Amino acid sequence: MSTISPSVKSSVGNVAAGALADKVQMQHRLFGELSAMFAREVPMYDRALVINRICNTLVCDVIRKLHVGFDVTPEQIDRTSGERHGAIRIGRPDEYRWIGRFFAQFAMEPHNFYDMTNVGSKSQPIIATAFRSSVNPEHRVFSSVLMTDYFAPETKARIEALVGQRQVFSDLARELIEKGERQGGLDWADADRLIAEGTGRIFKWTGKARDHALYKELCDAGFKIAADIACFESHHLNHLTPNTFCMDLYTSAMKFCLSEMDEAHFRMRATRAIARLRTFADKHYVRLSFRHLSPEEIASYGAGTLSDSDLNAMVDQLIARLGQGDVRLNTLKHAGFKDFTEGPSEDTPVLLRQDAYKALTEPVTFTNPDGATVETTHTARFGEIEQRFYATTPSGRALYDKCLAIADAAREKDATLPKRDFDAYEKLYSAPFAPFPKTLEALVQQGLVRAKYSATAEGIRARGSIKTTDMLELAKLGYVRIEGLRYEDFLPVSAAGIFASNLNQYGTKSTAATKPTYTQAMLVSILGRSIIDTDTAYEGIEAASRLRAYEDLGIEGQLPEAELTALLKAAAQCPREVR
Ligand code: OOG
Ligand code: NI
Repeated sequence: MSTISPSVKSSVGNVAAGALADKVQMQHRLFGELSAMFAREVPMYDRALVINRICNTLVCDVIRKLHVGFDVTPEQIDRTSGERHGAIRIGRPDEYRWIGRFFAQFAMEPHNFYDMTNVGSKSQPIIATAFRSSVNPEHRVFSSVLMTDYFAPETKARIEALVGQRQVFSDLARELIEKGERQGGLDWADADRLIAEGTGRIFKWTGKARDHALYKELCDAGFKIAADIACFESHHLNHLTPNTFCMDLYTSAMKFCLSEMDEAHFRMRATRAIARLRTFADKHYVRLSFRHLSPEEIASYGAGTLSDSDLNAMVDQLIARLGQGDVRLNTLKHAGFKDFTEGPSEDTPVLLRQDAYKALTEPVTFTNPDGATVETTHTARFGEIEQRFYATTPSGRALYDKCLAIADAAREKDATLPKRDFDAYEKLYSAPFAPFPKTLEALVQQGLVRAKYSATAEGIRARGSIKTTDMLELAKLGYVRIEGLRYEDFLPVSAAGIFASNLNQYGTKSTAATKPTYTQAMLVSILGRSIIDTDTAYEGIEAASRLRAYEDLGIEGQLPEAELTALLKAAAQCPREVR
């Protein structure tokens, strides 16, 4: 059913081309509105954003001291902190195809295939992709679809019957999407209507659900994820994740504001997080965290210092600010914060680190098939935070997976260690990541992460006299600038951990006679659009930047034939907008 009045609906006509809204601008507006919607729905999210802003502002103060010339306005901090990723879970293939068409209107295309049915004991009956822009993405939505044939035929039939009754996309939403597809975009009036369908219907939490008996049965049988999807009325956001410039500072601040950590302990943790930043926050970190700044601008900063007394004064100020009433979270109903951060150790700048406050228990009204209502609760929506680092090469990813398996096993052996002795826990967790170098140059040198290369003005002046094509050597000579590529995607193992922890259930074993196998081709046919493989895209961006740098330096002719051929082939996979 449409949530917008018929008079608005009847105005879905055609507009002259040229008046179309920019799709990336539409995307920013959509996520701004989704964030405002989620803040109204979840007070903890709203307050956590304030705490994130306080911490990010402090990090900017630190960077200002360390890099003379760095500056960022409060407005820019808000913009940079406006990056979000959401997670939605969808019940039917036809709904999933509409979601793909919806996001396409915002220039967000499916990236990567995530098979969550195949991650060991944390497996879930779900396959997924993430919608995002191909170039410089600021927003993403991890979108799962329930595979009902994972279940025994009787359960499958009941889930399908229930999920078959709903219509999440109103007639107006469908008309707007079709119009956008016909016209190649929407004007701002229509764009705003489509965004309003998103916040007013498609992604909105209604607190209403159907068929409590089936809900309970599914939960009791260990199929919580199916219950979370099938019994609700919309593709409500499970979480909407902002980014932090310093994970350890943010998580400590949250625990302090939740009264899980006393002031003395918080002082110690905040001081350590900032002291670490002092060595960690080099120019590459600045580029990674503040993408509105050009590499040239960052290169021009002078070296500064942050004294211990400056640092202590910052922590004093932070404690005073976090003591104010607007961020005391202990007055809100909550289930506490996770004990440790997922992903690489705090000193290993690859992929992404994620943490969260645990899923909230929220009131739900069920309507049963006989019309009777049941007032109860549902626990699923939680408060994630993330920090993004460098994209890995396949060998970097393989090394990461190996290190992570060892670190996870060590953690699981002594599950209460993070709570008992956080220092000891951090040492235990970071030791397996020792094979990873900790700086961009060393990571690039060992072929573990992706980078972008560009010729410097000095390099261009040296045209004709350059004798090497070795990028690291060229960088040492000052002829080439290296920039780490930021990881813009998700990690299936981390995602599986997130499902497990917020469903409070480890995984769901298939109850079908034989566990089905799911493929990317199946998801492509559900979506009706191709899925971009991001390993190939990162490799393409790197190769294209290399070729351009060689050309600018006039040394492409020095490349061995085979290397040039390989580079040209890889560069052909670079997203079009970057080339
Ligand atoms: C999605 C889990 C994946 C992440 O950050 O890895 C995800 C979900 O809980 O529905 O959001
Ligand atoms: Ni997430």
